[in-house]
Amino acid sequence: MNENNKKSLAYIGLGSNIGERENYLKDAVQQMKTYPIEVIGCSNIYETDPVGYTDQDAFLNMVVVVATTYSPEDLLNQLAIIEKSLLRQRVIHWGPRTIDLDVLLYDNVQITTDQLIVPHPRMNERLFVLIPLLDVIQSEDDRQQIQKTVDKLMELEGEKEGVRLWKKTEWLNVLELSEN
Ligand code: PH2
Ligand code: MG
Ligand code: MG
Repeated sequence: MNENNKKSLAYIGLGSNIGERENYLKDAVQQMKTYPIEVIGCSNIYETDPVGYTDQDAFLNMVVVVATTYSPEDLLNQLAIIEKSLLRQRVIHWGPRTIDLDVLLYDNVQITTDQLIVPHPRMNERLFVLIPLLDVIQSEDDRQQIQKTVDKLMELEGEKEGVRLWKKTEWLNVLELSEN
């Protein structure tokens, strides 16, 4: 828990490029809800070309915004437990994975520990993070800032290369309905 049991706003990046990719995303979001993690919003799903280690299949990426009483460290630990339950294996650095869950932003805090750096140190270079983030960002100031970075990256890369809208996420609502 963080001090005073206060709820914080955090953004989590999800990625999958093995097997039933959409199901891994769904299962991860569903599992988050069983912890003190309230899922407030869910971006669309994008299919994205692999970045970094390119000899692997295309990813599905999305971003969710959550309210939570977890501290950033507790949140990270809980996400690691969800990754494990979804058979995440760490074989190749930046290599194929059933599910990757990254803490992108946590309120306006900056954190650097051995385990965790927030804001995520590479998010501003990655259209596969920033484009879904734009779908769910809550603060207008942040939205403008992120849009600027996206515009700059797209100028550099010539186009919105490698990030394609894959599916609108109606399933978040379906998950909510099926809980009642
Ligand atoms: N994750 C990485 C490395 N490369 N490329 C795409 N398109 N999507 C990802 O989620 C991704 C990646 C390391 O976490
Ligand atoms: Mg990652
Ligand atoms: Mg990760």
